[in-house]
Amino acid sequence: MSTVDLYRTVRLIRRFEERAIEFVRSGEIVGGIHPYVGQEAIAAGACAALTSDDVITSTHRGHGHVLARGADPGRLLAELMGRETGLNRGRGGSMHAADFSLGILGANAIVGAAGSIATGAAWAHRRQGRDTVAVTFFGDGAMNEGMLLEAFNLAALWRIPVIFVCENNGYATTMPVGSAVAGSITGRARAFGIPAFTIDGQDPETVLKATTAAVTRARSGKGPMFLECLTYRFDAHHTFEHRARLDYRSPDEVAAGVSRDPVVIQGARLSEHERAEVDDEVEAVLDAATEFALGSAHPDPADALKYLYAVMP
Ligand SMILES: Cc1ncc(C[n+]2csc(CCOP(=O)(O)OP(=O)(O)O)c2C)c(N)n1
Repeated sequence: MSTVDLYRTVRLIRRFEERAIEFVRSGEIVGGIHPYVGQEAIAAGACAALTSDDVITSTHRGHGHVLARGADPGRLLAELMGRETGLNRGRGGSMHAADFSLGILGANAIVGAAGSIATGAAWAHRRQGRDTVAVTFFGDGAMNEGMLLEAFNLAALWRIPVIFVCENNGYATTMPVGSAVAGSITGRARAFGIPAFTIDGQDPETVLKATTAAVTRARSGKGPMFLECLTYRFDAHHTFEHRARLDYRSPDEVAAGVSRDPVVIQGARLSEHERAEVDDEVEAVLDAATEFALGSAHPDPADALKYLYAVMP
């Protein structure tokens, strides 16, 4: 993927999130969101390493992954607004966006759960003789979930083509990683024999390079890899955090974190003219997405029980 394309993705995610936060404040998005602002380089870089046959799973902070994988911003915004035209007919909302046609097997509100789903999907594909890999994104908090460790075990044992991408933003809600995770994050993956590396999660090119190496290795049958991406969440854990007036990060820490902005880092690789062109393009895409979402109907309350169960074709 080109320098410009990577910039387009981080910029799209950033501006999508900023608009979504505005829609939470205006009441169009009910229930709030977990903003991905600051972590864009990870979704952009990792998804750029994939082919259209590969699959991803995501978390409660999933908009960036879904957009980087190519989901339509209008349909994602409509999903956040609970509209019938949303990716999942407005039933999933912010934390459960999925689009199987793009290999997005779902965002997931249960911390750590999506790691098992990605591992299972990659295993199923391997058994079908398919040449695909799965990437699963999760936070540092998920490192304390047993089911993720179970996924590491089987992935390593059976050489399953899954790439574990840990977005270490320093906190699980308000809990600093150092107060919750014993040992080291990569050390846990290494204990299962999984090669594990800590990389700069603020630079999309670094993430792309590392994920490309992991994907190549997994596709060749050598099994999983683990990437700990060091990042920083610029905004709140959740948009309702402001109401609770939580105060767990010092101004100095926030300033240091925000000074390494993935949009600025990737943008600096473009000329001013190129940057302005992409920025305008992204704004136009998001204007159209906004118009589409706001103009879409809400589901009929009479349909509330529809789509509760999967129906086999
Ligand atoms: C199994 C489970 N436990 C607790 C929660 C409540 N919860 C939601 S997000 C979150 C913090 C997750 O932190 P982390 O994995 O580091 O991801 P981040 O929010 O930093 O992106 C918690 C504890 C949950 N959704 N699922």
